[in-house]
Amino acid sequence: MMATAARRLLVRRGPTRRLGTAPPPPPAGAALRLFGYSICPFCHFVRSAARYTKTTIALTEVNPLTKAEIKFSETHRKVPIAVFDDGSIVVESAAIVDELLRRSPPSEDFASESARTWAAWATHELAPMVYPNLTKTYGECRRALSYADGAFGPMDALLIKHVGALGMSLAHGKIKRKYGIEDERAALFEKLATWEARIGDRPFRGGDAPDLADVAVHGVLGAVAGLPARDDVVEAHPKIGAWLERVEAALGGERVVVR
Ligand SMILES: N[C@@H](CCC(=O)N[C@@H](CS)C(=O)NCC(=O)O)C(=O)O
Repeated sequence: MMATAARRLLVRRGPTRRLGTAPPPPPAGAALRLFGYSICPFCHFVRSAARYTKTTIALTEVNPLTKAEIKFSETHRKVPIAVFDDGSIVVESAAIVDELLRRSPPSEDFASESARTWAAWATHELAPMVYPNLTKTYGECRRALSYADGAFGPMDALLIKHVGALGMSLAHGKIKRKYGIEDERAALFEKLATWEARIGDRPFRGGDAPDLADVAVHGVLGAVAGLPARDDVVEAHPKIGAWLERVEAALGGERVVVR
């Protein structure tokens, strides 16, 4: 997400800031510790699935500049990463969600073949729309990274907001080119029109109850919660706004023991 050069520079801030190589296990009462970013759509997919399965989790916010918290994961440098209570480390949002579902099996319909197809659509086609829609200007990037104030100490938060926002705004054009996006809002709205058609006249894509696809799309859109992109989505797609509220109500609250 951030400029590699900036990360290299910041990671050299001293050995006292580094964690050991063993991942911290989840605290008592939590089934897993989830390492993620507040604005990562894939991490929110896992969080929405944990709400659905009523799984208690611990959240560890990863510093996007240093990634010190996931130092234990030498080859996989992306989030989400989950460390379960049996010590297993699972990477990739879909695999973490599968482990949650293995531990708390839902109804057969929940993860039907078509629900899985549309959940994959959420992570492969909708999620890539999130980043360009949070990073159009330096100011937007600053706003997207404002969560750092509550998640890190003042010095790290300052660096994340300034250096991070610069890296993010510089990467904006590159990401748009990668996905062939001209107008990021129009591209997002196009995907949402597809999703709106999938829900149709039912309360959820899954029918009377959410299925894995509902949970995945809800999760992906969770990454823009509280940001201008979310307001624009709800204004342009009121049906999706109403659907989001229904999913919220169906999922219930998040069970988090330690942030
Ligand atoms: N396919 C992966 C995608 C994960 C991913 O791309 N995560 C982003 C954050 S949204 C990341 O960690 N990028 C690397 C970085 O920030 O350096 C999944 O579903 O978990």
